[in-house]
Amino acid sequence: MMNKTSMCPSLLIAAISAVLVVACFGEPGDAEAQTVDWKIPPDPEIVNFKREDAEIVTQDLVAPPFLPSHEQAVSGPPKIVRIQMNIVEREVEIAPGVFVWQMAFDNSVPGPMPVVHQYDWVELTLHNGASTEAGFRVNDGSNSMMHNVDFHASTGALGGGELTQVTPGQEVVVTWRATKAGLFLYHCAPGGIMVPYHVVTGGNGAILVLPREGLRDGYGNPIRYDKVFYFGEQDYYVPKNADGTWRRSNSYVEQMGAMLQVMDGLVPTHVVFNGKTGALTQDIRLEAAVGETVLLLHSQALYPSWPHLIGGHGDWVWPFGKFNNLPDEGLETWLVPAGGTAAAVHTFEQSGRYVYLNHNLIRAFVKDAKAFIDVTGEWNNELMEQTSAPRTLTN
Ligand SMILES: [Cu+2]
Repeated sequence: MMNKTSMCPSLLIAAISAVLVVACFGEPGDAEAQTVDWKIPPDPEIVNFKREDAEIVTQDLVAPPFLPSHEQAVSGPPKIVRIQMNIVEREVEIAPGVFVWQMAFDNSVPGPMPVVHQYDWVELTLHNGASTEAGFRVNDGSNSMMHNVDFHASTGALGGGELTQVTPGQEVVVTWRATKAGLFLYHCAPGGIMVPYHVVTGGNGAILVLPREGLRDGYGNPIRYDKVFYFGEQDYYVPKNADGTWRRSNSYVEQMGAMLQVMDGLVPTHVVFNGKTGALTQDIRLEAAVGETVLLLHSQALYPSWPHLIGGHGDWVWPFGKFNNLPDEGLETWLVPAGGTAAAVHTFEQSGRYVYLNHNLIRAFVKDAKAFIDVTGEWNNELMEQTSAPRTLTN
């Protein structure tokens, strides 16, 4: 970025921009002036582009922690991004001997993460069906309850919740415009007590709405990531039998009464990343290399979380996961609000195992809100070195 002070005389003589002139009179480091300078005004041609003129593209969703292949920045007009999600009621062993009937968007907890760009439209077909994949217990191949989806990224009709209600065996299509950039939660919201029940049983995920120009750091420079991982943090409230063993139910409906009683105490029995204990420490091995920049995305539908990367940092962290706000630099721990998200990037500089976790360490280690990231490459002694090995005390 150019130095504002040196720009001032020429800008004033040319009388280019009232905004920049105001910025010139700010003190060096003036936060307001920086913010004004950092923001990119929306392009009216993009904002006013009509849906009827937009090209339709189909996006195949994938299970977290991974994302569909996507462009990080786009230059053309907004598109209609066509996606489909099938809701499945299924029973999963979330920890050894602990079984939960989940409602899973697209057979996944958290649900898959669509990726669009700001001002695109999302055309979602929501299917209230059944699992077609082996490995889960389902109710004779059919769901039992009405489901829907509330996209926090959308505008109106309860985030689409009013327009997406589908009973078992139905499907519905809703099209909405992604007018805000950022990572946004979505979740099932069928009304009343069903809202928390469906969310605590896994009915949530997030959608990534990238700025059309892509991500930018605090200086306004483009950030391009080599990899992106999505951590969906999930609280469970599993009931117990009278003898202290974990209670197992025969269906999504049957499970509800006892689970609501545990929920009433507000203390989760299990906290995990990506659906089950060990999902990102045992089942899936996340890898990166020294020099790679990784985008770390995190959602929590029910409770705040405080992400921390052991051995690294949030080089740039976007407040509440919203990319049109000036990112914070060099954070140790940041915030996911309940019902929200966080987004951070880190460029790995050392090899070894990193742990990305909720720095409520009880939730991370007594429960299981954590993931490992194994990083290959060179070790830089300038950054850290054991300059004296452990030795026996002599006095
Ligand atoms: Cu639901």
